Amino acid sequence: ETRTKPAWKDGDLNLGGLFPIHFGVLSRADSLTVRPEAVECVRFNFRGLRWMLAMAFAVEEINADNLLLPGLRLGYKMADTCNTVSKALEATLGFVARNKLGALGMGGVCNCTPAPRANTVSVVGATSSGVSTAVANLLSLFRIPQVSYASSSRVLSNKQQYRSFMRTILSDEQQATALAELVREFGWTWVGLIASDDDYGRPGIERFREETLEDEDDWPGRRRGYGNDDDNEEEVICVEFSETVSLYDPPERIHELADMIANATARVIVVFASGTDLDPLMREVARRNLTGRTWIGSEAWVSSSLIARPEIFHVVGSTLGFVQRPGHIPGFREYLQKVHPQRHPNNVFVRQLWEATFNCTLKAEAASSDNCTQSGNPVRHGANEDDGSSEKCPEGVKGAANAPRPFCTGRENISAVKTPFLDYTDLRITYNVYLAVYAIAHALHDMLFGCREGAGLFEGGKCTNIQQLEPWQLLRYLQVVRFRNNKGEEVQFDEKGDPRGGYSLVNWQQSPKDGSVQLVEVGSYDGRKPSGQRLVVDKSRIVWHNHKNAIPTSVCTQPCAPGTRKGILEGEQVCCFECISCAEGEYNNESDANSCLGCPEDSWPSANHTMCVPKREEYLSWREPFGVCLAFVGCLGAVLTLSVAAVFVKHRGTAIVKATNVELSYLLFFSLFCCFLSSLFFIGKPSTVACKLRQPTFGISFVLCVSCVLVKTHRVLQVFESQIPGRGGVRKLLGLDHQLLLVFLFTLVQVVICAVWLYTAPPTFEEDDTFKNDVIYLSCDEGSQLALGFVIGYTCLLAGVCFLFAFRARKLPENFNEAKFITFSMLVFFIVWLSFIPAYVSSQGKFVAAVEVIAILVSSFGLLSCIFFHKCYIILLKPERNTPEEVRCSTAAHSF
Ligand code: TCR
Repeated sequence: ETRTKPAWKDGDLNLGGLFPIHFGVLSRADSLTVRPEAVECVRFNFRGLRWMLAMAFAVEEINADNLLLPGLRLGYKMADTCNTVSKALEATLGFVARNKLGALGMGGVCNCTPAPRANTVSVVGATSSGVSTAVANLLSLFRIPQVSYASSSRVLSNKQQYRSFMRTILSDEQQATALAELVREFGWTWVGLIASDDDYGRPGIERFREETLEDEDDWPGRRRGYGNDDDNEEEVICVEFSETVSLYDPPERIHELADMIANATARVIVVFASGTDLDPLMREVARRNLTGRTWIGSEAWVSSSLIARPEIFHVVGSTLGFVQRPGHIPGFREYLQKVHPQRHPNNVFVRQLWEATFNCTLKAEAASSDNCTQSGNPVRHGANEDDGSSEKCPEGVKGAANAPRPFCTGRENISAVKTPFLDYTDLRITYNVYLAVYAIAHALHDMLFGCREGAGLFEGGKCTNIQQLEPWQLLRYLQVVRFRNNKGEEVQFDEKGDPRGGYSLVNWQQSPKDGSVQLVEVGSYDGRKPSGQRLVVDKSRIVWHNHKNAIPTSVCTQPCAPGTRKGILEGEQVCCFECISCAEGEYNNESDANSCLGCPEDSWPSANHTMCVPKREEYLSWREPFGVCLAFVGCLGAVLTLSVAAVFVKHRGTAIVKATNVELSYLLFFSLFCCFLSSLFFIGKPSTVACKLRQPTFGISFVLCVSCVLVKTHRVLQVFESQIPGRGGVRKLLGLDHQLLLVFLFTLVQVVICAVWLYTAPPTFEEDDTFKNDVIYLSCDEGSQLALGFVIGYTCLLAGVCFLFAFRARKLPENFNEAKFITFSMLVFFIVWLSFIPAYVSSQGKFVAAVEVIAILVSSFGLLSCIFFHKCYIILLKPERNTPEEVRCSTAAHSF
């Protein structure tokens, strides 16, 4: 009897219950030489028993409530699934077998006549999805409603296949989305995935991957966008590895997985698995001390005390995960505290609890009531005493090798020991069990007590009664049941048989008091809210298990620094990229950018490409040494000219000065002064005015200068030729007025050229940034190169004529010969301006102006020094030669 009904209570209507009272079965190969024995369950699951007792508690509570099901006693039959399909099916067959099979046209299965009343109207369970799917396949054949409290796989939402399946736990669909959102929230783009190899882990992790893949498709689009558009888009998550684990994995596989975790660069590992499946791997991870990983978990293991153990907190500390919202069952803790084998004679598992907790053997028991086997050398996987589980068989029963356990006294105190049975802070799955029972009770109530004939749910508005009750009728009522739970929330199932609700986000923290691992609520997730508001995380409450309590990072490549952008690496995932410095002319000021931006006009990126700086303006500036030098030399020339002029004025009475044409000399001084000063127009930031002025001033000053010299030379030549016997004396020498007139005429030509130039193609101010990227050259566009050619050409022409005259006069037999110097100065002039042409053409930017300034200065100095320095020398240092006698000859020649 206890074999099929290990925990039962008789009632008018019975519920079935499936609970994992053990974590697994021994895997042992049958030899098949003798009759195989039933498989043995191992590792007592204290929490599973708590769930089972929650069902018993709920049923008792409902029976005591004379409003809900008045006059009706609920009973139950609860069995241990040992977390396996076969055990669960075995129990389920027990639930099904006594039902009225004929009612569904399955008389062939059982010719039970007369058809008995439905024995099990509904089943609560099972825990793992894998078990539930199997059970559901069987139960839906008979349309026996099944309400699971923990099977969350989305597979079970398929109502084609699992017609009579419902649940009080949220479907994992939402959880996978929530996990992906959580991972994004913290900017983890590089994760590892581990799933349990069953109907829970595989669909869960698959859904998580879909979440990440969706965004990968967006990626090409993202790259096109610039700037802010990117902010709204979701981060990409890349998966470094994706593996499965199972409770039944051989040790080699566990080692392989641990190796992979150790070698992986992902620092965040998302695990969709149940605690039992993850346990062996976690033990290995803890053994190898693989710290520094952040584990993100799904409900099943995050809420499980199998992994949340203080001993391995150094590797799993700060785990984050979503769990069912907790609920409160008044009086349940007291109920559990009062649990005693004697109070539950019909529940074999309470006896097992006793034995497992106190490590003793209950007297009344001997080895009869359970299916403990005494043979074989079982291979166990990960079974260990310290994980809140324990061997099913008391040592005393098990074998002679171990010392027999002492007998239990029956006076042990269950509340004094710490096991997951009583040591809980929140009820989550337990509360789901409680809710499941209540949902069934409410459906029964609606069907049996709340139904008015004509308004019933069955054909023709019919109702049913307890005598005719069939499980499919209950299923119909369960689908539409609506009631308030003790939290005051409305409970109902959607068309897939799933409840509504949200998760709480919990963080594993070590309690300072006793070092135990506590689930601290740090946020929530509600899939019914609009996207963006679903996930709420209170980051300040999270304790990160690392030295600085800093949010861990997990990226394939560190984010690109400002000034660089992401570049795709061939054959790598999008999260693994290289950082490429922005191209010329582009910048970006944010890190982790996909693209660089172009700088606005007039600016250029700084050296590290993080910002745009105004382009450097370049011109021959007053501020730079080169410009200052040129300006200085120009001023020096002007000052020198003035000094020489001053010397001449001071010594105007002396022979030499008298010998020269004073007016012409003064004009020459003036023009030279202008020449020197005109060079200053070329220095400094160009402007339209300066550009227009500089070439004409220079051109006119020079022509004035050269024409003075020309007239002077011509005069010398005339005098010279007039003195050559046979030639001269006849021609009349040009008078002073004529000389000045000539100078004026020559200059006028230049003035006209300049006027035409300024009128037709005036020089303009020009900004040029084509030559160098980060520099704007400020210069003058001469308007017409031809005009400039004319100006200079005309000057040179005059200079050429002057040179010819001077050359012919160079032999003048005087000790004071001006012509020689003039010849020389004109040579200098030519050389300077000839070399100016190639230099001018080939120079760029500010050097164009500099070349011209140098040419102006050199030629002006040439003129100044050649014509006047020698005279100054005599005036100032050799006054004895500055006598009319000394100058006689020349006076004769130069009787200006
Ligand atoms: N769904 C899991 C089993 C499971 C579980 C739990 C087991 C869930 N939550 C808590 C033990 C404790 C969520 C499944 O297989 O569907």
